[in-house]
Amino acid sequence: MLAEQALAVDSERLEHHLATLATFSDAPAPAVTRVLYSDADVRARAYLKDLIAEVGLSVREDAIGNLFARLPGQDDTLPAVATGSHIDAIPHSGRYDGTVGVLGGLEALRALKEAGVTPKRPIELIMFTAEEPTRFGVGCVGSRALAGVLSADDLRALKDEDGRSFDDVRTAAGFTGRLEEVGLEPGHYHHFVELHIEQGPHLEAQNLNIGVVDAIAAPATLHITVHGQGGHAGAVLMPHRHDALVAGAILAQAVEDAARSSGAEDTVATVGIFDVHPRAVNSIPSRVFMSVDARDTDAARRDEAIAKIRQAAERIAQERDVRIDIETLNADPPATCGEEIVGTIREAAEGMGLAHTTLVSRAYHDALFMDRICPIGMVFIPCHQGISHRPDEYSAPDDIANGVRVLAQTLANLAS
Ligand code: HGY
Ligand code: MN
Ligand code: MN
Repeated sequence: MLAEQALAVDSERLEHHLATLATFSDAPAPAVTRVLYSDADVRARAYLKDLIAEVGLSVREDAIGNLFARLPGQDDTLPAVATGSHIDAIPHSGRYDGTVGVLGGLEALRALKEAGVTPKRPIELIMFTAEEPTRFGVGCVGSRALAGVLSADDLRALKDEDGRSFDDVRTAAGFTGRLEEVGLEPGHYHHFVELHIEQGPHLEAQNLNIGVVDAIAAPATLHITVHGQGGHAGAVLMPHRHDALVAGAILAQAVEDAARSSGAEDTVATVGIFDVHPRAVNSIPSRVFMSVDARDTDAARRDEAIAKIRQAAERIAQERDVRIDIETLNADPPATCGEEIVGTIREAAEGMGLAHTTLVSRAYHDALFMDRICPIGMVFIPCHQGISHRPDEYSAPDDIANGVRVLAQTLANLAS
């Protein structure tokens, strides 16, 4: 156990870094929007590399912009212990989601370096490209590609809503390496530990400092298009209508019903995008595009909810004489955190006298896919009222500093 004063975490400096990173945004403060490969994203990456250079760590980037900063160990041929998260931010969100794990991870490596800690194994900070699904519809593109869940061809097939290919957009942002070289072999890392805000209310409500995550819920994403018949809002009489919006609205209610009727509170489903075409006050909607985000700690229960959504779509298509196309973008299994890592995080929190509890992560994270290539763990810190993906997302400096200290201690122990 490193003496606490040895792990000097400069909370003020970290706050300054988080505040500066938040300025690289396409939304007016306090909101943050930082979409993959946008100018704001590219400038934020440059800022992060400057901070890494200040700490004196070596840095490399792969063909899609995953970024790796390494603190050498006594034996650099050994698989590293890794930590990290993301700095992309969904539209109109906050400044802590992901960034605490990247900038806090960098602060942890700096604290270890300045304490003169040289563990047996190297420790590597990873900034994963595109954890958020905003641009290409599927989340965790960077960690999926590292873990081999997305192949080079899968990456090439990705298109954004303007029809621009992943390849075009990544090369325009300056990433030109071979996509085939992104994937890492199982065992490339010894462990992976991610520091993240809870994005839930439990730690704050129970006055706890640290969440020791033992599982990450299983996410799935559907894209649904309802094809109706358009027409003049005044001329087409009600019996002759095939209104895509009304059919879509009934289906959106069925999405909520499918989650509510699962018999477990862990089943959640959200229609986050609902685009109406042609979106004109005096025109009957001919087409609706909607996204469905469905999750559960139990993949089978999640899939049952999705089956109910599909059945409802069939019924609605029949009753309202519309066509409903459903595409599954991803339906991922949940992840269980490695026992050794869970125990090490718990020990670190106890050693620092921090109140902690074990909990499940209902949000997904890059750790969900790093689980495919090495044992994972997550350290959660409280965020105010569990608010996240909103401009008023907030984590207190002391909570962040506690998380960084627990992370640093955990990394040092796992790497020794
Ligand atoms: O949606 C999620 O769970 C994550 O915040 N991207
Ligand atoms: Mn997020
Ligand atoms: Mn996140």
